Order: sequence, then structure tokens, then C-alpha cells
Amino acid sequence: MQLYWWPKTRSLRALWMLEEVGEPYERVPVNLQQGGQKDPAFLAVNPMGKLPALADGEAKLAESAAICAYAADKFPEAGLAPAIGDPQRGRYLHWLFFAPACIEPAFAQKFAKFEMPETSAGWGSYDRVFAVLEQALTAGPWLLGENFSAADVMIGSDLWFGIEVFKIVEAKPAFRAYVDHCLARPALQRALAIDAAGV
Ligand SMILES: N[C@@H](CCC(=O)N[C@@H](CS)C(=O)NCC(=O)O)C(=O)O
Repeated sequence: MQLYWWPKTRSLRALWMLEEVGEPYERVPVNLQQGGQKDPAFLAVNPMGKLPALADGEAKLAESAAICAYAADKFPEAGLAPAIGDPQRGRYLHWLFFAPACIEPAFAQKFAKFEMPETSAGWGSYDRVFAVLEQALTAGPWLLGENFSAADVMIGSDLWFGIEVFKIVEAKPAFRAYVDHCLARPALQRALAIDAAGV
């Protein structure tokens, strides 16, 4: 597998996921400052010209949540997704999709300060997204109770970004405890070290 990445970007989510999986992969730097994302060879992997992206033989894909789902399904022995047919699969998919469908636009709304009627905004509102998430994380330790999954990689990295990097999410006790659980995972520590070391 080749992971197209660049430090200090959303690539961290895929990096963390591949470190959780523990299978060999190669990091291919795509220099966003020098327009590497517009290179035709990279656009063949992700026509959106965005990171992260993954190539695995003939399989080429982007979108962090899709990369997490792909890696979890390809390596079931890593135990990062409930199997098809397992009732927990429903909530797993719910939270995996919640990250790009609700958290990302809620962040964008907070940054850009735009208003939309809650009934037509797919994420409702920033407050609704984080109230629902707080409720989901209160029991802990993970979104699926005792079972860590790829959904935690997506939501955990978003909350980490929101609280510690962007500082736009209030570190409510349930969020703080959850992010601390995430930070205690050796795979996230390895991903953060790779990210900090740069290319
Ligand atoms: N929906 C994508 C978003 C990826 C994204 O926006 N990546 C940014 C870096 S954080 C990027 O590659 N920007 C380069 C560009 O748009 O030119 C995902 O979740 O993976």
C-alpha cells in the first residue's frame, strides 16, 4: 500500500489508521506547498487533488473515512470494524460517516460563520453535532463501548484537531477523556511522531 500524505494535514487520520492496522505501507509525500497535488500522476489516484489518498495495487481511493473503512475491511484480523452481519456494524457505519457528513461541515460553519436553516443543513448545526457526540461518548471508552474501531480513528482525530489544534471545540469531560484514550494508543503516538518529523 502507498499512502499519499503530507504533514499537518488530514493525512493524519489515514496515517493513524494504517499504524493501527500494522501492515506494511509506504508513505509517498505530496508537497501541497509546491503544488504536488496537481501532478497528473497524483490526480490519477485522487482526481480531487486532496490528501490523504491510498493506492493498494489496482485499488485507488481517497477520502479519509473511505481509507479507514477500506483498511479495516481488508485486514479484518486487526479487529477495527465489526463484521458484516454483526449488529454493531450499523452504529460503526453511522459514526464513520458522521465524521465527514456532520463534523466537517460543523467545523466549516464555525470557521466561516455562515448561517443555514437547521432543517436543511445536513448536519443540523454545530451545537447539535457536538451535543449528540457528547452523549455518544459519555459512557465510553469508545463509540462502540469496549470495542475500538476505525470510526474512533475518524471521530477521535476530528476531536483532537477541534480541541487541541483548532481550539474550536470545548474540552467537555467526555471529549477530554475520549481524546486522552485516543492519545494513549501507541498507533496514534507513532502517527503523531511521523507527522511531527515531517518528510
Ligand atoms: N474530504 C477529504 C478532505 C481532504 C482535504 O481537504 N485535504 C487537504 C489537506 S487537510 C488537501 O489535500 N488540500 C489540498 C488542496 O485542496 O489543494 C478527506 O476527508 O480526506
